[in-house]
Amino acid sequence: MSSISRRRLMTAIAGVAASAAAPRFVFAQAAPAPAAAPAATGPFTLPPLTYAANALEPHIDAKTMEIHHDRHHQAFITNLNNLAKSNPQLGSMPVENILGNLNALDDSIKFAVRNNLGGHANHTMFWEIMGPDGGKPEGEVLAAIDKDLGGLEKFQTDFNAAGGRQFGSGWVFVTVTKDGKLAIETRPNQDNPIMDGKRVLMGNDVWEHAYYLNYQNRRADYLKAWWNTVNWKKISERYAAAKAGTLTI
Ligand code: MN3
Repeated sequence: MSSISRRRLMTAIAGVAASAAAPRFVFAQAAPAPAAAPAATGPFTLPPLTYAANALEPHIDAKTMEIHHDRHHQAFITNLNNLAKSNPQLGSMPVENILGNLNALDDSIKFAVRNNLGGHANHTMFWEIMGPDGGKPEGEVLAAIDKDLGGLEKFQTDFNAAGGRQFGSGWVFVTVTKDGKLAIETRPNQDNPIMDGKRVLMGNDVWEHAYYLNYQNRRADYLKAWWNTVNWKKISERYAAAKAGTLTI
Protein backbone atom coordinates (compact mmCIF):
# COMPACT_ATOMS: atom_id res chain seq x y z
CA MET A 1 0.00 0.00 0.00
CA SER A 2 1.43 3.39 -1.00
CA SER A 3 1.71 6.00 1.69
CA ILE A 4 -0.92 8.12 -0.10
CA SER A 5 -3.53 5.34 -0.27
CA ARG A 6 -2.69 4.37 3.29
CA ARG A 7 -3.37 7.95 4.36
CA ARG A 8 -6.68 7.90 2.47
CA LEU A 9 -7.65 4.66 4.21
CA MET A 10 -6.80 6.08 7.64
CA THR A 11 -8.75 9.24 6.86
CA ALA A 12 -11.73 7.11 5.78
CA ILE A 13 -11.55 5.05 9.01
CA ALA A 14 -11.29 8.20 11.09
CA GLY A 15 -14.36 9.55 9.30
CA VAL A 16 -16.38 6.41 10.04
CA ALA A 17 -15.26 6.50 13.67
CA ALA A 18 -16.20 10.16 13.95
CA SER A 19 -19.66 9.64 12.48
CA ALA A 20 -20.20 6.56 14.67
CA ALA A 21 -19.19 8.54 17.74
CA ALA A 22 -21.30 11.55 16.84
CA PRO A 23 -24.68 10.25 18.08
CA ARG A 24 -23.09 9.28 21.41
CA PHE A 25 -21.69 12.77 21.78
CA VAL A 26 -25.12 14.25 21.13
CA PHE A 27 -26.63 11.81 23.61
CA ALA A 28 -24.10 12.76 26.27
CA GLN A 29 -24.89 16.42 25.72
CA ALA A 30 -28.62 15.73 26.01
CA ALA A 31 -28.23 13.94 29.36
CA PRO A 32 -29.47 15.97 32.34
CA ALA A 33 -26.90 18.23 33.92
CA PRO A 34 -25.86 16.88 37.34
CA ALA A 35 -26.27 20.03 39.40
CA ALA A 36 -27.02 23.64 38.60
CA ALA A 37 -24.47 25.06 41.01
CA PRO A 38 -20.80 24.54 40.17
CA ALA A 39 -19.32 21.63 42.08
CA ALA A 40 -16.87 23.29 44.44
CA THR A 41 -14.29 20.92 45.79
CA GLY A 42 -14.03 20.54 49.52
CA PRO A 43 -14.98 18.35 52.44
CA PHE A 44 -18.74 18.71 51.95
CA THR A 45 -20.62 16.71 49.30
CA LEU A 46 -24.25 16.62 48.25
CA PRO A 47 -25.75 13.29 49.33
CA PRO A 48 -27.42 11.73 46.27
CA LEU A 49 -31.12 10.97 46.35
CA THR A 50 -31.59 7.23 46.82
CA TYR A 51 -34.73 7.30 44.65
CA ALA A 52 -35.71 8.95 41.38
CA ALA A 53 -36.77 12.60 41.40
CA ASN A 54 -40.23 11.55 40.19
CA ALA A 55 -40.59 8.75 42.74
CA LEU A 56 -42.69 10.87 45.10
CA GLU A 57 -45.20 12.01 42.48
CA PRO A 58 -47.98 13.06 42.55
CA HIS A 59 -47.38 14.29 46.12
CA ILE A 60 -44.08 16.04 45.33
CA ASP A 61 -43.37 16.64 41.64
CA ALA A 62 -40.05 15.79 39.97
CA LYS A 63 -39.23 19.40 39.09
CA THR A 64 -39.60 20.50 42.70
CA MET A 65 -37.38 17.61 43.84
CA GLU A 66 -34.71 18.42 41.23
CA ILE A 67 -34.57 22.12 42.06
CA HIS A 68 -34.76 21.46 45.79
CA HIS A 69 -32.01 18.82 45.85
CA ASP A 70 -29.73 19.83 42.95
CA ARG A 71 -29.85 23.59 43.51
CA HIS A 72 -31.02 24.50 47.01
CA HIS A 73 -29.15 21.77 48.87
CA GLN A 74 -26.14 22.11 46.52
CA ALA A 75 -25.97 25.81 47.35
CA PHE A 76 -25.47 24.94 51.04
CA ILE A 77 -22.70 22.50 50.05
CA THR A 78 -20.98 25.08 47.83
CA ASN A 79 -21.18 27.72 50.56
CA LEU A 80 -19.83 25.28 53.18
CA ASN A 81 -16.89 24.32 50.98
CA ASN A 82 -16.10 28.00 50.49
CA LEU A 83 -16.29 28.55 54.26
CA ALA A 84 -14.06 25.50 54.85
CA LYS A 85 -11.28 27.02 52.71
CA SER A 86 -10.49 29.53 55.44
CA ASN A 87 -11.95 27.45 58.29
CA PRO A 88 -10.78 23.87 57.63
CA GLN A 89 -11.99 22.67 61.05
CA LEU A 90 -15.54 22.81 59.64
CA GLY A 91 -14.77 19.89 57.36
CA SER A 92 -13.10 17.72 59.96
CA MET A 93 -15.64 17.88 62.79
CA PRO A 94 -18.90 15.92 62.96
CA VAL A 95 -21.77 18.12 61.73
CA GLU A 96 -23.80 17.57 64.90
CA ASN A 97 -20.87 18.69 67.06
CA ILE A 98 -20.55 21.98 65.17
CA LEU A 99 -24.30 22.66 65.17
CA GLY A 100 -24.52 21.74 68.85
CA ASN A 101 -21.89 24.32 69.76
CA LEU A 102 -22.31 27.24 67.36
CA ASN A 103 -21.13 29.70 70.01
CA ALA A 104 -17.65 28.18 69.81
CA LEU A 105 -17.35 29.57 66.26
CA ASP A 106 -15.85 32.92 65.37
CA ASP A 107 -18.49 35.64 65.00
CA SER A 108 -17.42 36.20 61.39
CA ILE A 109 -18.69 32.76 60.32
CA LYS A 110 -21.29 31.89 62.95
CA PHE A 111 -24.30 33.13 60.98
CA ALA A 112 -23.20 31.50 57.71
CA VAL A 113 -22.47 28.17 59.41
CA ARG A 114 -25.80 28.25 61.24
CA ASN A 115 -27.70 28.72 57.96
CA ASN A 116 -25.66 26.55 55.61
CA LEU A 117 -24.70 23.68 57.91
CA GLY A 118 -28.20 23.77 59.40
CA GLY A 119 -29.59 23.60 55.86
CA HIS A 120 -27.26 20.71 54.99
CA ALA A 121 -28.31 18.74 58.10
CA ASN A 122 -32.01 19.46 57.61
CA HIS A 123 -32.07 18.43 53.96
CA THR A 124 -29.88 15.35 54.47
CA MET A 125 -32.44 14.14 57.01
CA PHE A 126 -35.32 15.19 54.75
CA TRP A 127 -34.21 13.15 51.70
CA GLU A 128 -33.49 10.20 53.94
CA ILE A 129 -36.91 9.99 55.62
CA MET A 130 -38.83 10.13 52.33
CA GLY A 131 -39.17 7.57 49.57
CA PRO A 132 -41.64 5.54 47.55
CA ASP A 133 -43.42 2.62 49.27
CA GLY A 134 -42.55 3.92 52.72
CA GLY A 135 -44.94 1.62 54.56
CA LYS A 136 -46.69 2.45 57.81
CA PRO A 137 -45.48 3.25 61.32
CA GLU A 138 -45.15 0.12 63.42
CA GLY A 139 -43.35 -1.39 66.39
CA GLU A 140 -41.54 0.92 68.80
CA VAL A 141 -42.10 4.08 66.73
CA LEU A 142 -45.85 3.52 66.62
CA ALA A 143 -45.88 2.78 70.36
CA ALA A 144 -44.04 6.06 71.01
CA ILE A 145 -46.45 7.97 68.73
CA ASP A 146 -49.36 6.49 70.67
CA LYS A 147 -47.76 7.25 74.04
CA ASP A 148 -46.30 10.73 73.45
CA LEU A 149 -48.27 12.21 70.55
CA GLY A 150 -51.79 10.89 71.12
CA GLY A 151 -51.84 8.33 68.30
CA LEU A 152 -51.10 8.55 64.59
CA GLU A 153 -54.13 10.61 63.57
CA LYS A 154 -53.68 13.24 66.28
CA PHE A 155 -49.93 13.32 65.63
CA GLN A 156 -50.42 14.03 61.92
CA THR A 157 -53.06 16.68 62.63
CA ASP A 158 -50.86 18.40 65.22
CA PHE A 159 -47.72 18.15 63.06
CA ASN A 160 -49.55 19.69 60.08
CA ALA A 161 -50.98 22.44 62.28
CA ALA A 162 -47.53 23.26 63.66
CA GLY A 163 -46.10 23.34 60.12
CA GLY A 164 -48.93 25.62 59.05
CA ARG A 165 -48.35 28.00 61.97
CA GLN A 166 -44.62 28.35 61.28
CA PHE A 167 -44.52 31.94 60.00
CA GLY A 168 -42.45 32.44 56.88
CA SER A 169 -39.73 29.87 56.26
CA GLY A 170 -38.80 26.99 58.49
CA TRP A 171 -39.29 23.40 59.50
CA VAL A 172 -41.60 21.23 61.56
CA PHE A 173 -39.79 18.41 63.34
CA VAL A 174 -40.34 15.49 65.65
CA THR A 175 -37.56 15.39 68.21
CA VAL A 176 -36.53 12.20 69.97
CA THR A 177 -34.71 11.78 73.27
CA LYS A 178 -32.34 8.97 74.21
CA ASP A 179 -35.25 7.48 76.14
CA GLY A 180 -37.27 7.44 72.93
CA LYS A 181 -39.66 10.24 73.93
CA LEU A 182 -41.14 12.19 71.01
CA ALA A 183 -42.21 15.84 70.69
CA ILE A 184 -43.32 18.13 67.83
CA GLU A 185 -41.17 21.25 67.48
CA THR A 186 -40.81 23.97 64.83
CA ARG A 187 -37.77 26.06 63.93
CA PRO A 188 -37.39 29.13 61.68
CA ASN A 189 -35.06 29.35 58.68
CA GLN A 190 -32.57 26.44 58.62
CA ASP A 191 -32.35 26.06 62.38
CA ASN A 192 -32.40 22.52 63.72
CA PRO A 193 -33.09 21.14 67.22
CA ILE A 194 -29.49 19.81 67.18
CA MET A 195 -28.59 23.45 67.92
CA ASP A 196 -30.36 22.98 71.27
CA GLY A 197 -28.67 19.66 72.01
CA LYS A 198 -31.62 17.63 70.74
CA ARG A 199 -31.98 14.97 68.05
CA VAL A 200 -34.44 14.88 65.14
CA LEU A 201 -36.46 11.78 64.31
CA MET A 202 -38.09 13.31 61.23
CA GLY A 203 -39.14 16.65 59.81
CA ASN A 204 -40.86 18.45 56.97
CA ASP A 205 -39.59 21.48 55.07
CA VAL A 206 -42.19 24.28 54.99
CA TRP A 207 -40.11 26.76 52.99
CA GLU A 208 -42.12 27.76 49.92
CA HIS A 209 -39.48 26.24 47.62
CA ALA A 210 -40.49 22.82 48.97
CA TYR A 211 -43.99 23.02 47.52
CA TYR A 212 -44.72 26.23 45.61
CA LEU A 213 -44.51 24.87 42.02
CA ASN A 214 -47.25 22.34 42.69
CA TYR A 215 -49.20 23.79 45.62
CA GLN A 216 -48.57 27.56 45.33
CA ASN A 217 -49.85 29.14 48.57
CA ARG A 218 -51.65 25.96 49.72
CA ARG A 219 -49.15 24.88 52.38
CA ALA A 220 -51.85 22.93 54.23
CA ASP A 221 -52.46 20.74 51.16
CA TYR A 222 -48.73 20.08 50.84
CA LEU A 223 -48.43 19.18 54.52
CA LYS A 224 -51.31 16.73 54.18
CA ALA A 225 -50.04 15.11 50.96
CA TRP A 226 -46.47 14.88 52.28
CA TRP A 227 -47.38 11.97 54.57
CA ASN A 228 -47.65 9.80 51.45
CA THR A 229 -43.90 10.26 50.90
CA VAL A 230 -42.72 9.30 54.39
CA ASN A 231 -40.37 6.32 54.66
CA TRP A 232 -41.39 4.69 57.94
CA LYS A 233 -38.72 1.99 57.67
CA LYS A 234 -36.05 4.66 57.73
CA ILE A 235 -37.77 6.45 60.62
CA SER A 236 -37.78 3.19 62.60
CA GLU A 237 -34.03 2.94 61.99
CA ARG A 238 -33.53 6.51 63.18
CA TYR A 239 -35.63 5.81 66.28
CA ALA A 240 -33.48 2.79 67.14
CA ALA A 241 -30.32 4.85 66.52
CA ALA A 242 -31.61 7.63 68.80
CA LYS A 243 -32.12 5.16 71.64
CA ALA A 244 -28.68 3.66 71.00
CA GLY A 245 -27.15 7.16 71.09
CA THR A 246 -25.84 6.85 67.52
CA LEU A 247 -28.27 9.19 65.72
CA THR A 248 -26.23 12.06 64.24
CA ILE A 249 -28.14 14.40 61.91
MN1 MN3 B 1 -35.60 23.22 51.53
